[in-house]
Amino acid sequence: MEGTIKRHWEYICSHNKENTKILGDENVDPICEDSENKFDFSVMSYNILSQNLLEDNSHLYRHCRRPLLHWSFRFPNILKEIKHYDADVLCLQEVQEDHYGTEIRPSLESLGYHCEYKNRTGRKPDGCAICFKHSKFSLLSVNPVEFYRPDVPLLDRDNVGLVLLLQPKIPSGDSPAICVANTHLLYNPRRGDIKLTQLAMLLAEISSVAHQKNGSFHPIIMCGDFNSVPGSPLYSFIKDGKLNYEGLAIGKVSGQEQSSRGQRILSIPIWPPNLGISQNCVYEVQQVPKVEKTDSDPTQTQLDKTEVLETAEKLSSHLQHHFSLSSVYSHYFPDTGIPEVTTCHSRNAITVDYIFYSGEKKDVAGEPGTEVALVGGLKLLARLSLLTEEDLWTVNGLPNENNSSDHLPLLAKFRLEL
Ligand code: KL2
Repeated sequence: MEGTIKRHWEYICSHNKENTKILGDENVDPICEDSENKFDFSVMSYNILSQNLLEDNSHLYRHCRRPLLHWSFRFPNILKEIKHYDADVLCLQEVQEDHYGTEIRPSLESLGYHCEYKNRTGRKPDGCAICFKHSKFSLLSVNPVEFYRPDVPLLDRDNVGLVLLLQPKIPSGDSPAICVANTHLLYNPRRGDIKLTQLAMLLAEISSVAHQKNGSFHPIIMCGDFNSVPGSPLYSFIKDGKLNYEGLAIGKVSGQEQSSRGQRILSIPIWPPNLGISQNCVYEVQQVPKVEKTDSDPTQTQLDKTEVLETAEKLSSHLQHHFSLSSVYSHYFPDTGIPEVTTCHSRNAITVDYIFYSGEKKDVAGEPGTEVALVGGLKLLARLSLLTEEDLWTVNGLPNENNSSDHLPLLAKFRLEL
């Protein structure tokens, strides 16, 4: 028997905006502030390792005893884990389509979840699922995102995202909806150009789904396996809302590993205009140029305008998004500075999975050009602690007898103040 490894809940209270204090790590839920008008819910993000990808990349799992790698052994463990943590929202990656239909969806439905699924494009046998408790939410909209675009040569990969708009079920009155996004970005460590564009496409979809009539945004949860490490340019772009990518090598975007290839510099802009997504990561409205009937040649005027626009675009190596997103995890253990890991196999032990959320608004006064949209704020109440690589090797790495994916599930408890 390999030992089990214990993870504990860290309860967090953010009384002031700068500091997030960890209150305690016991299984007691201290009450941060007693608030009557609140909606509390929990979120899990979990890459469950599809059997197909396990078999395609079997060299990564040579440290595992064979029987532990069979789906028939792994699935009951994964289900037990999901059942144990009992999260209100599940964002799952590497969900294999046949297993989803025959086992995953039926099992989760019997646990009280409603399930939505988006398969990868091409003939890829896996995809992303978002499942939520019937008792906690009703479904307002389902928005799958395909990152494959036949009209954009850059976007030749089959990754996908899924964005749901969920209505909290509360006994009294009104609550804003919550926008939940899930994705599994491209793995290839050398293709940061594709990863950034996939992220921009997901952000554009989130913008359009979370957008409210009054111009503000619903609270946002963005989960998934981003195949990028903390502090990398892609990660920093999510957290900071801006990125100057001038001179950045495509192989350096995700920080996964040092690679001698993939050192081409990102082009400016990264993606072509026909993708229809601006440098601010929102869908561009198709503007039909007005032809004014004047004495001057209208065709000439139009051409001039187009040239000016193109020049401006060429000069800008700045990406932006307008959400103020925080990460549930801080990626290092405060006492030791040792990195947390979310995935561990024979070649790598790193963080690539995240739960981001729209938190309290940052004070951006005095920083021109970094307007933050009015996004509904969520308060982070607690997170399930992660582990170090060393911790995981004491139980033979991942997957092992009890943990049946090469990723750990991430878990957070949030509060929506009404
Ligand atoms: O890193 V992952 O595992 O988020 O856990 O995402 C990809 C990799 C997943 C989907 O493409 O399959 C794994 N070397 C190592 N892992 C790979 C490779 C590879 N060449 N290709 C795919 N994956």
